[in-house]
Amino acid sequence: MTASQQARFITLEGAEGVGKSTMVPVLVEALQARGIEVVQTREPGSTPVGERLRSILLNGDDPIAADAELLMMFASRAQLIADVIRPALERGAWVVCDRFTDATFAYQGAGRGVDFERIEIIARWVQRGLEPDLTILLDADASTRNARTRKRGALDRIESEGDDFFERVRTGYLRRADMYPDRFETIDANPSQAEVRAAVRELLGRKLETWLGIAAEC
Ligand code: Z5A
Repeated sequence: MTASQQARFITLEGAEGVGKSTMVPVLVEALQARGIEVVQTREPGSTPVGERLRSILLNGDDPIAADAELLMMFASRAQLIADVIRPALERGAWVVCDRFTDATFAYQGAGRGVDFERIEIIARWVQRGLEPDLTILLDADASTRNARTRKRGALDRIESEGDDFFERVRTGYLRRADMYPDRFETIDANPSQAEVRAAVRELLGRKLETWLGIAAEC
């Protein structure tokens, strides 16, 4: 397989309500329009075991210790890597994942206060060298995020955290973006959906040009 044929692993990140789930299909459709096979996943979840863990993590009433939450996030990730991500990349399909390990650094690390170094050790163990080729961080201020999440009904266990928690999460993401400038692309997610969608498509076009070596209109 040449470098231009190599399958790519793209992740979308951001604090809740920035609009990731809205932008995932934008990426997927733009890639499919170029004839690229795309596998779409979300974390935690996207496997039978991962979905059961997701239900415990988000919907359960029992208190969960920060370390247990961290390990369940990685358990879901380990299953997803084994069942879906590695097989997809190995057969040449691209993977677009709504959240991955940067979310763990942001939520369990910056949000809950688990040491980044401890998360790093588990990430190396679980991922065995697998890293996203591109991480798109959608960044929006608290008032924008709150306005978007206010429309929701019942809040899940993590959504029920307060504004301070989500500001720490946002800061954690920005710290990750500073640490890995070659992998991260940060998009201002405050503007309208149409503007953010255009920014995502423009970014993907630039990346495809670099990766595939051809002008790539998205
Ligand atoms: N979590 C963790 O703690 N550790 C980890 O390692 C991982 C995850 C992997 C997963 O929940 C939770 O797990 C998440 C982090 C934690 N918890 N939180 N909070 P999820 O998958 O159910 O939820 P989410 O990932 O947080 O997504 P979300 O809250 O639904 O937000 P979003 O995907 O960023 O937003 P959206 O659903 O695309 O948009 C929200 C609304 O805004 C919707 O009505 C849109 O139509 C609207 N929208 C979107 N973009 C715009 C713009 N640009 N303008 C106006 N309105 C917009």
